[in-house]
Amino acid sequence: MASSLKNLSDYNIQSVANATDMKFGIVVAEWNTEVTESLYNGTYDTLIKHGAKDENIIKKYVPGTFELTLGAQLIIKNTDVDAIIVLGCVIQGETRHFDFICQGISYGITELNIKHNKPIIFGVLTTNDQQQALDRAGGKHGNKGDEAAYTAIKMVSLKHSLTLK
Ligand code: DLZ
Repeated sequence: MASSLKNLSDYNIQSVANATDMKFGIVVAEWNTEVTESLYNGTYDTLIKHGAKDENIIKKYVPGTFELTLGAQLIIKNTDVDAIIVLGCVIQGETRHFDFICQGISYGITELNIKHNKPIIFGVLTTNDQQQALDRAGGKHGNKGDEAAYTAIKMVSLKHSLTLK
């Protein structure tokens, strides 16, 4: 099954617009920091690769994945970014915390997208163990940060294409 998994860093570069005039907020969870910093590096490098300027990328930390929703909302309310990318890593443990955190963040981010009419991209890994997370944070399955970055650019482009009309 794992062999059919899409590599998270594979995408059609031509399908992604130039991001020179776009502004991004990136919220990074401090839990599982080895993983989330790798996600950040992938996200940042991919935004830069598509022309985003360093001064147009804001990076903020929150304690854990559960706090990513409020972190994103605070950036929306206090800055003029075009899109926000939230980066976290929730690893399955012995208790039900995994379910509650995953449920909270997925509902929270979905609601923010709709409420603020702004792309908020879900760069959160939800894995059974740390190795699965590392495999998807610059390891053998690519980097979910790359996926989050190009998705953000695509959604900003979509919004621009509709609001210009
Ligand atoms: C408490 C907790 C646990 C057990 N596991 C994780 C995790 O795997 N990944 C993560 O990002 N955060 C975890 N947290 C912290 C919660 O996200 C949150 O920060 C706390 O419950 C405080 O609200």
